[in-house]
Amino acid sequence: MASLSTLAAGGLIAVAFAGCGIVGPGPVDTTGATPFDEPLAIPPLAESHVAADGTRVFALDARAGATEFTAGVESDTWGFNGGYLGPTLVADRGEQVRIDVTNSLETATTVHWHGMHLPAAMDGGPHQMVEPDASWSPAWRIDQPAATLWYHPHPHGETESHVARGLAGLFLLHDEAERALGLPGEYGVDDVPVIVQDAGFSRDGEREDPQRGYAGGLGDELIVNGTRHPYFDVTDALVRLRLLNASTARTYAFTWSDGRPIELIATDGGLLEASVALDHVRLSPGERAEVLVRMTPGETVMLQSRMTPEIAGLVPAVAATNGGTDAFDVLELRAAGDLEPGASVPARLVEIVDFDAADVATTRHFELGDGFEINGEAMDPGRIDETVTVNTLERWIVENRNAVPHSFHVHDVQFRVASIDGAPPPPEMAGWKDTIFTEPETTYELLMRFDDYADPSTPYMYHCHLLWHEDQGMMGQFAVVEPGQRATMSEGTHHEH
Ligand SMILES: [Cu+2]
Repeated sequence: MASLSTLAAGGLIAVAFAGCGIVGPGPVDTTGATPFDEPLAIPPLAESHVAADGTRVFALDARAGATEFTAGVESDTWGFNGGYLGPTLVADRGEQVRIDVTNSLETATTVHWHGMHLPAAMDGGPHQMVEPDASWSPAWRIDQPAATLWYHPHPHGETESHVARGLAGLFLLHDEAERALGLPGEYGVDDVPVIVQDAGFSRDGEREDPQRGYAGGLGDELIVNGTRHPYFDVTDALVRLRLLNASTARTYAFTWSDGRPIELIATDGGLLEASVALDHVRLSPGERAEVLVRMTPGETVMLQSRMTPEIAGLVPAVAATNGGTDAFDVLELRAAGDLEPGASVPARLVEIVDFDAADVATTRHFELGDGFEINGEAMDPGRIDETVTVNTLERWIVENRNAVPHSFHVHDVQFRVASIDGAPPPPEMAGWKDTIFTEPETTYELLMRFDDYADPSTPYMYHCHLLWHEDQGMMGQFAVVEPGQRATMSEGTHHEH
C-alpha cells in the first residue's frame, strides 16, 4: 500500500484508495434531512456493591446480541451486559474499585480503561487478553480528578472491529472539588451522556460496515448512545453534556444549530480552570468534552457537527471524500415549558498547577510517519520501545510528519500540552488530556508525570487512536520502572479461569 501522505497529497486519491480496496465516501450532509423523533437512550448506571474490605465491585460481561436501531429490524451487535454499548460506571476519587470482567463472546477481547491512571497489569491493553468464557478482575485505587473516562476493547489488531460492533461505555469519576462547584450532576436528567458514533445503515435499516477513508471506516449517519435521530427532553435550565467520540475514525466539530457558543468546562482528564466559549469543539476518536448548555422554556436546539477542511486538517480535495466537509444533526434538545432553575456556575472551576519544565528528566521524540508507523516501526507486542523511570517528569515531542491528521493517545497518565509548533495551546487544549488530534506537519510538546506503578514486565501503550491505524501497527509500548531497572517482557497473556 502506498504511503498515506502520497495518497492524500496527490489528485489521484480515489484511484489510489481503490487500488487497495478502499474508496473514501463522498460528502455527507444530514442537517435538516430527518425529524429527530426517537428518545435518546441513556446507558444504565452500572450496579456495584461494596465488599467487606471497602472495594467497590462492578461486573461487565462482553457478549453478542442484537439491537433494533430501526424499529422491527435487528442488527447483530456486541455490548457489555446488554446488546449494545455498556453501562456507565461511576466512582469517587480515593475509592478502591474492582471490575469483574467476563467474556461471553466466541473470541478473545480486552477491556481498556481509557484515561485511567492505574497499574499496567490492570490497563486492559493487548497483554491482558480475556479468552472466551474466561474472566479477569483488575483492581486499583481511583487517584485522579473528576473526569469523563470510558472503557473499550484493545485487542492487538482488532480494536476497530470490537469497538465498531458496540463494545464501549463511560466511566465517570467524581471528587470533592467538582462537587463543590454545584455543576449539573443528576445522571440522565441534567448530566447527560452523549456517546457519538457514526454508522452505516441499509435501506431496510440494518447496520452495515461503512466505507473507509484514509482515517478508517466513515459511516454516513450518526447514532448517539445507540439511538438514531435522537431527541432529549430537557427539564432544567442548565444542562451538562458529556460528549464522547466513540467512533472508530471520524472526527467531529460540534456546534449548536442557532450559533450559540459551545460552553466547554472539561476535557479528557477533568475540568478546565475556567469555562471557555467556543465556536466549535473538535473531538477526534477517543476524546471527551463536557459542555454546558443554557436552555429557555419551550425552545429547541440541535447539536450538530459541521466539519470544514480547515478544522479537519485536510486539503479541500481530500477533505471532501474523508469526512472533512460533512455536516450532521447529532442530538435535538427540547426544553419543557417550565424548567427547573439552573445552578450558577462559578467563573473559576478548578486550579491546574502547571508542570515546571525545568524538572523534565527525559525528552522523547515520537514521529508519526507514513505507513502506520511511529519512529519508523510498527507495533511489536514483544518489544518495549521506551523505558520510563518512575517518579519523573517527561517531555514527549510528538511530530506528525504526514500530510493527513492522526491522533496520539498515552495510557496511564493525563498530560498537558505545553506547546504546539512552539506556541501556547488554545484554552480547549490547555487542561488535562490523554488524546490529541495531531494536525498535519505539526509538532506537539507534551509534559507528563509518571508518579507510581513501576512494573518492568508489563508495558503501557501509546498510539494513534484512529482505530484502523492502531490496528495496522501505529502503536508503541513503554514500561515504567524503578531507577536503574530494565524493562523485561513477560511472555504471553493472562488467562484466568
Ligand atoms: Cu493515525
